[in-house]
Amino acid sequence: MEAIAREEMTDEGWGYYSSAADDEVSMRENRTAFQRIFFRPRVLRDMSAVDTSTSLLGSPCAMPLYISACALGKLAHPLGEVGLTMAAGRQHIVHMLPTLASSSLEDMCGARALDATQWFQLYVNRDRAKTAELVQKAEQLGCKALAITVDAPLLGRRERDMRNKFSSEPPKVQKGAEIRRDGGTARAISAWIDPALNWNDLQWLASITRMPLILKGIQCSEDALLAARHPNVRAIVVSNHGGRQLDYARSGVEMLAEVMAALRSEGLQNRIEVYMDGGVRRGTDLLKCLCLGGRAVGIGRPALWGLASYGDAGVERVLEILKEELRMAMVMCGCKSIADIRPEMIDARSLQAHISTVPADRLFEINYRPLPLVSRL
Ligand code: LAC
Repeated sequence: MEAIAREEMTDEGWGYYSSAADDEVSMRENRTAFQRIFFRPRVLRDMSAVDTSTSLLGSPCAMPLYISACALGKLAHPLGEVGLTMAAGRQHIVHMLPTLASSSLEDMCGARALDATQWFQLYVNRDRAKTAELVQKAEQLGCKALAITVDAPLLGRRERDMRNKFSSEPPKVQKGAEIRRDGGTARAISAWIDPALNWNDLQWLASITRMPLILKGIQCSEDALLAARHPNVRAIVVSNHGGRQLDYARSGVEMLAEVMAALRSEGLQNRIEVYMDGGVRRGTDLLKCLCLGGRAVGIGRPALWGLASYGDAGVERVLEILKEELRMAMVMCGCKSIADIRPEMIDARSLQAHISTVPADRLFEINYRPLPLVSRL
């Protein structure tokens, strides 16, 4: 899907979605970290029926995977976020709607299937009244949780995006006052985000909505423990934001291992649900995260590649493939249900070793194209 998306998309759209911070080390590390985890499967367990279903914050879903918030869905396809929501609904998984959507909140929520679950991702505005209005609108329109992005006081430096001018429509859901178009898409859409956001704001955010709060972008055990002890937080997403914020931030899966160990040692592992995102491209990646104690994983770019390639049908195909791969991995590990997935089913001893002697990442090699260097006259 990524290869097809690349052919279908504009340079501007491709540059924005595919890029990450600085040298893109953290983006690649999200993939390579999975290659340092191996399975310890169980056998002879009657695998004639396998069930991948679970629930997230009380909402049932067909598998422990959700589509994460991604800005400007119409850079992929005219359907934009509506196409993502249609596919998520048909596959019975959660869709986290973005603040920086190219579709309106009404259109995204209007496209929700009857029994489907949507969450709303929030970037907090310097003008708190605008944020309160937006959050309340999302709740009225039926969103079931509020995922506050906590790893983005500013958007990271993504050089491949910065080389492009932003020529598209700005986000529909929350318009910025000023739009600078000469420094790439990320700069153009984010000027109004409040860099002063801090732990003390969570109580206020909890006071303006009944939606449970999710903190998206936790990156170490210290902050995970603060979140787990916070009276208003119900879930966290352990994530380096697709490698798009701080280069050399550790991978989502490595941080998940650290966070779960810390929560368990304090007896807090059941206080909050723990999700992760970053680099999930295979069902085995998903299973590894569940073995580590994660409750679900988010995908971003894979859904966008499906959308850019074939609209909502492409997104649905991505979800089908991941579900089939997860089912297969569960069969091979001896897990009939999500509840059977255990920490001892993986060997993650090398996870913290940041070494480069890992198998080559074929997906990356196929799709990466270096900056064409213009020779000096
Ligand atoms: C990004 C923001 C918008 O990563 O989430 O571009």
